[in-house]
Amino acid sequence: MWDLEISKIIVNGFFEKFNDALDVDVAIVGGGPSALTASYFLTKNGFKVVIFEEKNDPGGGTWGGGMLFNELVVEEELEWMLKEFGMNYKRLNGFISIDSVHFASSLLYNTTKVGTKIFNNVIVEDILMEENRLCGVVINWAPVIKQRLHVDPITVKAKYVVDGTGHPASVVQMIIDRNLEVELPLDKIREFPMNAKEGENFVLKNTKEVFPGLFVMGMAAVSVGGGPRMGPIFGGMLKSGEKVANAIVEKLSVEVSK
Ligand code: 48H
Repeated sequence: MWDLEISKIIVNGFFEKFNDALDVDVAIVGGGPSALTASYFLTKNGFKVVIFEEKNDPGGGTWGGGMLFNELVVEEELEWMLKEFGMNYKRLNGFISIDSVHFASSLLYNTTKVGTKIFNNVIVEDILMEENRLCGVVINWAPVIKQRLHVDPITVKAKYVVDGTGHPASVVQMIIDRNLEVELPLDKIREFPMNAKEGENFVLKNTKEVFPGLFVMGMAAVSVGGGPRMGPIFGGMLKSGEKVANAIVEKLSVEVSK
């Protein structure tokens, strides 16, 4: 019977993936552009990476371009990365213009093609800790949280966790809520008014490990560092993802060779 076969294929396929994702090198929270870039470079380097995205459709703030005009901007110096992703684009006065749907789907295609596992509709609701270091995340189905169902979560072990949750910097916020010491230059997580050039520099500079085992990247790095937002220019997100990937590759490679 076809119907039974289809159900078995889905259930078995899902649990095979999910079982393999319970113990990973890197768990990324949020599936925005910085996450898709970081995961691509990490997975390509041979590390096991999982992304948890609370929404049905990963891609974060990329799909709608600027004000729903579905076109976005990247700095010209990032042409090499767009080529690596096989994207179509136009060069215009030092900038690059890309169709935002093409941009989002190319990032998603490339990272899943190299082997990153993305679990959509899964929310990271808490952090897993051991000896004052983050060692994983606590996950649940997003609809469970949204419908306020009283259902306990499960855990995923990771050598490194990356906060790619965008503006709210949700993972760093969890650390603050638990009264743990985190490197926070301001009194609380907040970002400043728009300035594209400054924001783009700020995001890269503030992409770093802010708590043992936890890196912050993308818009979350701006909120945690207290810097200006940059609007619909996405080069900083790509660079931030690449920076996190390089930093974690270096750390994990040292650990492997010990
Ligand atoms: C699971 C979660 C959780 C959670 C949130 O905002 P994003 O697109 O992330 P970035 O930082 O890669 O890109 C930012 C960019 O899109 C942007 O907003 C820019 C450039 N803004 C400039 C400006 O001036 O406004 O994606 C974050 C993703 C989202 O898809 C969330 O649903 C998801 O993270 N998420 N997923 N568990 N606890 N919290």
